[in-house]
Amino acid sequence: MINLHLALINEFLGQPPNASEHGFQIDHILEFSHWFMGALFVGWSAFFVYVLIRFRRSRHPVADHEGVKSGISTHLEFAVVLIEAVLLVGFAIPLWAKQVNQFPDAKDALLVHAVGQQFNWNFHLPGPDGQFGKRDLSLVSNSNPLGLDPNSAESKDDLVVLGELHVPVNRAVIVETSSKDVIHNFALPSMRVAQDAIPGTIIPLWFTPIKTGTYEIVCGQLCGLGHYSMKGSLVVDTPEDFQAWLKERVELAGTQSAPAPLDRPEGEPDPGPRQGTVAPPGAPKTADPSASVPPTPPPEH
Ligand SMILES: [Cu+2]
Repeated sequence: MINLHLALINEFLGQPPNASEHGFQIDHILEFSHWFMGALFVGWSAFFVYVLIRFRRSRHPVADHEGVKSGISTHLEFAVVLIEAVLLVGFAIPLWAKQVNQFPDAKDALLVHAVGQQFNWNFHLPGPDGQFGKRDLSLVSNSNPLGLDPNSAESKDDLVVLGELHVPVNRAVIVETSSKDVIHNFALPSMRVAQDAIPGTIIPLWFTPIKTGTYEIVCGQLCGLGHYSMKGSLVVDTPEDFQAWLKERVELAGTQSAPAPLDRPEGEPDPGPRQGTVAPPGAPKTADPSASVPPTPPPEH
């Protein structure tokens, strides 16, 4: 019952309903913090008005240099600090530590790569073989937005989807975030998770969706003029619907021709393997990163 009343403030501030396993803990901290800050605001405001009237100039023409002798303000301030410390050390930090340190077993979870770019979210799924194919920045083109290496066996069945990600309900999802250009933020308000997507790094986040439905994916960092439009959908399916979606996407990918290995404007020189190219986790380790990239024939004129 008390939850219903407390939840009022989160709803009032526009928080969408929670749809993840851990989200209620975040909601409780948010609710409590807002009510606590509200009480402090009312208390301090009332005290401020009282002081203005009680110590007005007409009543106290000369300043009192002795000041307050009661210890009540010290006790009050200590109580506020104590409550805030309990919130931070007792609730917020343990929840944060669990989210960043205790990842679910990768074997049971669905692993997805989310790559931000101005102004879209690309999702890379490993396909039926469960292995992520090799990606190379120098292979990135309009038809191959993530630079999947067509020569890597693992990449042949990989799925790259733009904007809409499907996941099964009640199964942990690990999303490895990165970016192709500037710093974005992969934010799922309904799942109560958000993570900066930073070029050159891969940072994972995880959550377990507990309700089927369609939820908003947004970019939580002001990343450019089109930032407002950098939205996507997270569709939480039943396991059967998720398998059907996967099958459909795999079949669709099979009907499209594989991306051309060197799909860049004529005359543009091959930039070669760049520094900072990050092989996705699970990709076979090669001693020479350029080994699997065929050399470019010189442009003919
Ligand atoms: Cu963005």
